[in-house]
Amino acid sequence: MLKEYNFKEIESEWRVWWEQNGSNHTDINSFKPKYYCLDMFPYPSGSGLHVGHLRGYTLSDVWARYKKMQGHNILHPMGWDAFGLPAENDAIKKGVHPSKVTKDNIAVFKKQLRSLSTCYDWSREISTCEPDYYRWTQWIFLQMFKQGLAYQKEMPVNWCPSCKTGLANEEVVNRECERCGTKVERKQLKQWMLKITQYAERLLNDLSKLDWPERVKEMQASWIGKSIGAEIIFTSQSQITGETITIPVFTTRADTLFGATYVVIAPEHPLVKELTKPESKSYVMEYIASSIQKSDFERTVGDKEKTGVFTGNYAVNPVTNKQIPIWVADYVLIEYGTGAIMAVPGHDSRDFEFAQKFNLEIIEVISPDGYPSSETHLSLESPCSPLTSPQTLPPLSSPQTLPPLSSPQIPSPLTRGDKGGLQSAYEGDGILINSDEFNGLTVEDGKKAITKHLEIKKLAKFDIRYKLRDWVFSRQRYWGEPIPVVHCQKCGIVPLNETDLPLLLPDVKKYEPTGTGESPLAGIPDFVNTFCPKCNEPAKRETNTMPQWAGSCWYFLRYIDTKINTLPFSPKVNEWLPVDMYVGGIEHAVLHLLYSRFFVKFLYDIGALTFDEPFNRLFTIGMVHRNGAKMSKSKGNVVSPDELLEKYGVDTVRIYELFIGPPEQDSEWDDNGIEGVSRFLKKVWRIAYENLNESFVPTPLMDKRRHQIIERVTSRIEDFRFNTIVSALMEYTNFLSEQKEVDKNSIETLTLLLAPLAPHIGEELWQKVLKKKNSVFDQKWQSFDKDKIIEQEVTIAIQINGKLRGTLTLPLDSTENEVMEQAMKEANIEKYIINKEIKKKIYVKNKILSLSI
Ligand code: ANZ
Ligand code: ZN
Repeated sequence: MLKEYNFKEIESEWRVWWEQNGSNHTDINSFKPKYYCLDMFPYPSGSGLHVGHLRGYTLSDVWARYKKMQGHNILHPMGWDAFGLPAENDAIKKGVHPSKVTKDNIAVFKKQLRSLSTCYDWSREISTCEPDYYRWTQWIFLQMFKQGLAYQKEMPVNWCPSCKTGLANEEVVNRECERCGTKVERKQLKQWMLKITQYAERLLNDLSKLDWPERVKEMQASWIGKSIGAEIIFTSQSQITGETITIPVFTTRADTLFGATYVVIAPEHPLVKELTKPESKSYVMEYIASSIQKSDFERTVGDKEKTGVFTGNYAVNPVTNKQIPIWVADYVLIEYGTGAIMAVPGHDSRDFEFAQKFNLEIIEVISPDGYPSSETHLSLESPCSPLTSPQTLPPLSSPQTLPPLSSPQIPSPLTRGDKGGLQSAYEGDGILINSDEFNGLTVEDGKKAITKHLEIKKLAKFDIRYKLRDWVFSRQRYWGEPIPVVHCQKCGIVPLNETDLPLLLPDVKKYEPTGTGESPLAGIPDFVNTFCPKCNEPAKRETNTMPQWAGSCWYFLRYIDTKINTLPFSPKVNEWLPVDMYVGGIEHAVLHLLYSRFFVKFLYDIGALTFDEPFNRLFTIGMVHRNGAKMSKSKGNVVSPDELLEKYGVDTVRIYELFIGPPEQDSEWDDNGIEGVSRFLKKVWRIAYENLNESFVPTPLMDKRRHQIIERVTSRIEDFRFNTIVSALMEYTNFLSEQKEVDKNSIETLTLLLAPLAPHIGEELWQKVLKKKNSVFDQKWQSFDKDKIIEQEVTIAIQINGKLRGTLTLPLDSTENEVMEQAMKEANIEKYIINKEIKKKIYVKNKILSLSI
């Protein structure tokens, strides 16, 4: 008797059953091997989750269930990244207090995730804006402060005029605020900083320990940006005291020192005033004022025209002893290296562009084959236009004749300009030329030799620099963790006593940003005015709050025991972490994923943890697109899961989420595709209820197919090829549906393999059709027999009325029916039999099928 596939009925039935059985509860102390499967917790925005967001949550849920069936004790928790700009902006838009908005949004998110029947252990839910939680975020900050890793600094920050707050470099994308898209400005502010740079080398090196997508590791490595090079000293004269002053520059190309024809210092360089000739002062100062307004991005991006001014002063090139002009230009950044460079226009395209614009000397010192590109180097002697350089030009040194070459060769036309001279900077590898005693060395040897040569004279040293900057850790906003320090006139910055944590975020009416560079907390006298924990005199509280990322840097440590209130995390954290599988978006490659690693390394260093990497394995889930654009509310192409769940049920939606494409890639949401998945589950249902015959003995082919599907699904799950698992199961289901009767083993296998993807139908078939006790998720994952999956094939001749009409390649031991069925699918054979009565069939197994018609 066919019972209809009524997903509503079975889905609500099993959901209640799982809840009553505590199926998703994790016993931290179980003896089974642990497995920590974690999703990046969401920030609960106002618009709820769309089907694009649900893709990752579905995937991690399938993975968690699969690992459970493999015998692991699964920790699969969920929580909320509740502090920070998104919630606050949403609150301001709605005119509702952020705490209320956050609570409401969390309720919506939670309902949505539950409706997907994700197997989260909700008893471990956390929210970063709860005092019980942020108390420990503040505690970690205090530990960093005590270790000298949190400090204050006056600095130009990226300022979002719309969010009215400073942003970290990582939060600025294409010089726009990552959150709201407004163009970022520069503003001088006193900021709290975290010394993440102290961990640069370890953050870089330890990437090799991680089973992460190469792409993410590369993104982190280039964000950390290690450069091996040298610091080289150029000397000049102070225009104030007349004394010799040194200008250290950082270079990765010490080999090109003979080609350094000018020096550039950043506009913010502390020596600017001292180096500038009095008569150049006015325009130099004017230039500086205009350039410090620009963001680093505007200053350094390639397609922007280079600007700069000549200081009127010269420096000495330490190897040539030539006087070379000192310029101020904003393509040199104060925060990198030493804030000053030796410019080598022959071999650096930025310098080349600059030198061409301002008529500066270009000397070729590296050549691919050891031969110069022309007899004379390029030296523009025409005076440059008054439009581009209002300042006096440095005298150009006279063109040098190149040393004669020992064995003349014909220059390769590929690397040489037709008119002679460099047509552009040559940045490739090669041999040193025009470099006196160093001629003939390779680039690599040249770097070493020149640096060593100057090292003896104390004019150079080998040096390593990182692009990574310290983390701007304060925001001038309301909705964040208050920074737990006070400012005392007598004692300076004083941390709160740990026992006084949490420092509660005061409940206020006015939480809009002030735009003055001060947090709204500064306007609350009750909060601001306090007493110094050290001397008890009146003091003022810090009013900046922590950034969005603070709470998410360590939340994964808290899940082990979310109630503990004597420590930030349970000591069992060392048994349960690192996280075994972390699933989330690639957009977190350099923000959250780097900050979390930093926090964990710090906690390791102070002895709070025994491991120093938070996430062993990372899976980055691709975005869902629709109508050619990334699914997002602003694009108006969002599909809400609610309707689909109502129409098709949870199991179908879950499977479709996985079916749309390879999970690590962006995939297009096809509104019609879900129908096919729905038909698939109905077919599974029908086979189980209609075709199952418990006493039926499966054919060898059925047995083989059963082993094959176990192998296929298992290996594809292991490789995270979830979309192809679905297609394999569909294929298998089609195969079973072609059999008149299906044995119990086949249905059991299908049920067990399908259950992690479609938990309700899995549980239903397991308990109702196969009449098992216990949950399907308490079963062991199926194993297969290696010998049985080998596809042995034979060629079978098809004879009709004594004539050979074709051959078929089929699995060994195919039955007569299977051969017949296949024969009917071959047009060449079918045409002889269609609409004819078959009078006689003789089948010789694995050899021939002979038909008489
Ligand atoms: C001379 C030179 C010759 C350079 C040459 C490059 C090529 P990475 O690899 O990114 O570390 N540089 C140093 N400090 C800078 C600053 N504060 N702002 C802008 N540019 C700076 O790049 C190192 C190179 O970037 C350095 O090596 C320096 O230019 C420049 F054929 O020195 B180089
Ligand atoms: Zn004090």
